[in-house]
Amino acid sequence: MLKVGIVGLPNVGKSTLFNALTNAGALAANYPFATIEPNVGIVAVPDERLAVLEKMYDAKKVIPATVEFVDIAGLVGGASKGEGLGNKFLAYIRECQVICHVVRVFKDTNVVRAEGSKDPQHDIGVITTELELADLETKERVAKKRKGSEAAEEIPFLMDKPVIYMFNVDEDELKDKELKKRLAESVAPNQAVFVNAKLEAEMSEMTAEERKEFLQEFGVEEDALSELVKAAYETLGLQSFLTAGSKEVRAWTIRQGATAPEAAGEIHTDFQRGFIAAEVMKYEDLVELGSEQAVKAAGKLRTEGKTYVMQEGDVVEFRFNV
Ligand SMILES: Nc1nc2c(ncn2[C@@H]2O[C@H](COP(=O)(O)OP(=O)(O)O)[C@@H](O)[C@H]2O)c(=O)[nH]1
Ligand SMILES: [Mg+2]
Repeated sequence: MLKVGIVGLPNVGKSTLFNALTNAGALAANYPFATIEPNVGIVAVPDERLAVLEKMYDAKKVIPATVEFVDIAGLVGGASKGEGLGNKFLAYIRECQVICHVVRVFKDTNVVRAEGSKDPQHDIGVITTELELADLETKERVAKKRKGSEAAEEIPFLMDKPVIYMFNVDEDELKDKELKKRLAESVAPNQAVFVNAKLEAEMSEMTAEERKEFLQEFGVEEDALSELVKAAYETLGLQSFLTAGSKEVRAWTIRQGATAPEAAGEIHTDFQRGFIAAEVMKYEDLVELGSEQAVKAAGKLRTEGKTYVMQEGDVVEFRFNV
């Protein structure tokens, strides 16, 4: 499962954002995941296609892809020297595939700035330095341990983790193209996402439809969850495929460039081992023609073999023998 660690200086809006993200993607209560720890949340990856397929197939169940967010507090200037919560955050970050670095742009003088927090560029530097220092420590520790031994274990350096910058801007700044361009350029080639955490938090009771309308008033196309997930998929080179039937409609996450057997393996290792073929339709064809039968009749249901490279939005049924 995609795992995103939310870091940033104190009082930049990490927890506000974490709550908004986990609310926005709240999974149905009977979903087989429970909340693990208060700072960990597993949520549904937003995918409008699932509701369409649910209706078309009259499916009993819908299972979205999931993403895990971890609200990682304690990273402050001097954290590597034991300030803040010490090094507890390191373990959390190591487990994540991608870091979401929340940067304060909003002004609100009622919210005190953390010690050492000044402006976006400065704050980014403080966090980056702490991650670098933590890596140096790891390096030294491993070097000591390795003396005389040949062991060459993989060291998970924090600086190797891809970073998405999430700028927490004021409401009126959401429409400020100049500002956003400048901030995006300051972190390029990394992805930059712009949100107003407070606004996102206010939407907790709203339906997906209401969220969209609400955000459009502020010139925002998509909520923070959609934006962040999209940026994470792009950063990590991921894509989705879909399976659909009357029993269940489901979204799966695979890397871009994955072959059909690899996609099958995402569902079950047996599917990959015993892979025979994949029956593939384009989601767009399915929607345009209205049903699987119609897609078939139009000659647009393809049978693909072992070397087929999966495309975003493929609706697939795998044939295999075990
Ligand atoms: N004005 C304003 N306040 C915010 C925004 N995001 C968070 N806050 C406030 O900033 C304070 C710290 O937020 P919190 O999410 O706890 O920050 P954290 O320390 O990074 O987890 C809280 O009082 C929030 O209500 C924002 O976008 N605008
Ligand atoms: Mg917090």
